[in-house]
Amino acid sequence: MAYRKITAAEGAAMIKDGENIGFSGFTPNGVPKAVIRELSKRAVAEHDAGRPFKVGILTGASSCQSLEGDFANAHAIKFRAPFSTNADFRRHANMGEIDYEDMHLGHMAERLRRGFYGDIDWAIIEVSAIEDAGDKLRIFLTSADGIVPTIVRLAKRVILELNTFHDPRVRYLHDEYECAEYPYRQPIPLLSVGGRIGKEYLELDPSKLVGVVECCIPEEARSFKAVTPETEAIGNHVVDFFLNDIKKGHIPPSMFPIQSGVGVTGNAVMRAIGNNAQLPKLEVFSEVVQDAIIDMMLEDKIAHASVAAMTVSNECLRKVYDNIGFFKSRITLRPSELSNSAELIHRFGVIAMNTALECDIYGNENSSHVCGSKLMNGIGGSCDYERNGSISIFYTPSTAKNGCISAIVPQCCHIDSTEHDVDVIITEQGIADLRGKGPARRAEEIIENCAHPDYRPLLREYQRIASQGHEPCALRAAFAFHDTLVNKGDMRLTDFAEYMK
Ligand code: 0RQ
Repeated sequence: MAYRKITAAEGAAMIKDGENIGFSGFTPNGVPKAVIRELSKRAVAEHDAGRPFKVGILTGASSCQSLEGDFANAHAIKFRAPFSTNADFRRHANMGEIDYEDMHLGHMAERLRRGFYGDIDWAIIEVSAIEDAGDKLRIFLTSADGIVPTIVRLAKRVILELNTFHDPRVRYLHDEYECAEYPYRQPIPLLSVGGRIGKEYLELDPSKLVGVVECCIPEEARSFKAVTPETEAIGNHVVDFFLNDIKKGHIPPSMFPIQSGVGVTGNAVMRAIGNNAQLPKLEVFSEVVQDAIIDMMLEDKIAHASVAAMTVSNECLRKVYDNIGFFKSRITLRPSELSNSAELIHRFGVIAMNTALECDIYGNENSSHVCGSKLMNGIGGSCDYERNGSISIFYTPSTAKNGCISAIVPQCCHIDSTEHDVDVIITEQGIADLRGKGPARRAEEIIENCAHPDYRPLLREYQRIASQGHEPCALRAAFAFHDTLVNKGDMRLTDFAEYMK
C-alpha cells in the first residue's frame, strides 16, 4: 500500500486552532519531532497575524523541549496532560497560562477511552517502520510506547513520522497490548516481568492516515547532573535497606522487581545498586530505563526490564540498537497502561522508589508543588507504583538550595502520596522505616534518621507545640517552614513562637 509522503510543514498546516493532539513518546524519547517543530513556528506566525492558535497536548508522560517547552513559549497550549519536566512549561504553567492536569501516567489510556479529554483530533506518531497488511497498515514504534495504542485507535486522523534515526530492529523490544474498557475489562494476562502478551506492531486503519513525514532526527535526550555525595549516600542507604530487609525475610533473597523514577536521584540510586556485589541479579518493572540500567544489563546485573520507554542518551540508545540481539530478550517496551498498571505492580510485588520534593514528619509526601503552589514537575508515575507496590520508598536529599530548604517539614503543604502509601523515607542522613508504626513513632524515625541536623531542633520544637491527638498538629505553625522560606528565604529562620502568638 503506497502511502502519501508529506513534509512536516504540510502536516503542521493541517492542524486547526483548538484541536486535541495525541503524541507518541514517553519522556523525550519516541516523541515525533518534525511536525511539532513546524507547528510551534506556525503558532508564532498565527499569533503574529493576530489569530488565535492553541492546541491540546496529550502524551504518555513528560515530553521534549520542541513539544512542551517551545509550545509553552509560543503560548500555544490550550490543555496539557499528564506530566512535564520542562522548565519553560513549568514557568508558563506557574503564570497560570496553561490548563495542566497532573495525572497518574497509568490512568491516561483509560481517561482517553472514557472521553475525559474530548475528541482526539490527531495522533502524531513516530515510527521505525510501516508495513502493508491487506486492509490495515502495521506500524512499528521507536524507543518508547506510552499511550500510542489508544490514540492510534481513537484519533480521527493520523500523521506518521518515519524517523530513520531509529533502527527498525527496535520492533523486537515492543509488546503492544491495549486493555478493554469498563465493563469489559479482563485480567491482564502478563504473569512474569519479561513475558510478552501482545504484538510487535500496532494496526492502523489506512483511511485515517493523512500522510507520512520521512525524517532522520536524533532524540532530544536529557542529560543528568552528576552524582553528588548526597545522592551517592542515598543510593548506599537504599542498598543497605534492601540487604537488611532480605536478612529479615521481608524481601526474598531473589528480590522483588524494582521501579525507579526518572531523575538525578533515581539515576544515582540505580548506580549504587549496580555497584553492589551482594544484591542478586534484578528485574526492573518500571516506566523507564535510564543509562544506568542499560549498563547494568551489560554487566549482567539486571535480567530484564519491562518499561514504557528507554529514557537514555543517544549514545546509549545506539548501544542498544547495535546490540539488539542481546537486548531483545532483556528489554520489553509496553504501553504505559501496562508498565504503570496497578494490577501488574501489585501482582509482581514491585518495590517502588521515587524522588520527593519534601516529606512531612508523619510520612506524607509532596513531589510536585513547591510551597503549596508552584509546580515543579508533577507526579508522573510515582503514585501508580507507590500506592500499589510491595514496598514504597521515597528518597530525597535532606536539604535543597544550599540548606535553605528542609526536605523534612512539619506538614507538607501539597500532598501527592499520603502517609498511608509511604513505607520508607531515605535521605543522605539515613533511613526512616515507617512500616508498622503510628504517627508518634513515625515522627521520631523521620526527624532523627532523615532530617538534616540543622533542622532537627526546629522539628523537635514543632513536636512540642503540636496539640495532642492521634496525629499531633499545630494548625498555626504547620506551614511555618514554608511561610518563613517565602518571607525570609531560609527555613532555618523559622520562629515557632511567632506563629503561636
Ligand atoms: O532545583 O534544578 O534549580 O537545582 O528541585 O531537583 O536535583 O534535579 O532532582 O531530578 O532527582 O527530582 C525533586 C522535582 C526532581 C522530584 C524532583 C529543587 C532542587 C532542584 C530538581 P535546581 P533535582 P530530581 C517520574 C516519576 C516527580 C515524581 C517522580 C520529581 C530541583 O520530586 O521529579 O519521581 N518528582 N515521578 O534544588 C524547592 C524543595 C526542593 C526543591 C528539591 N523541597 N523545595 N525546591 N528542589 N527539593 C518518572 C516518570 O513518570 C517518567
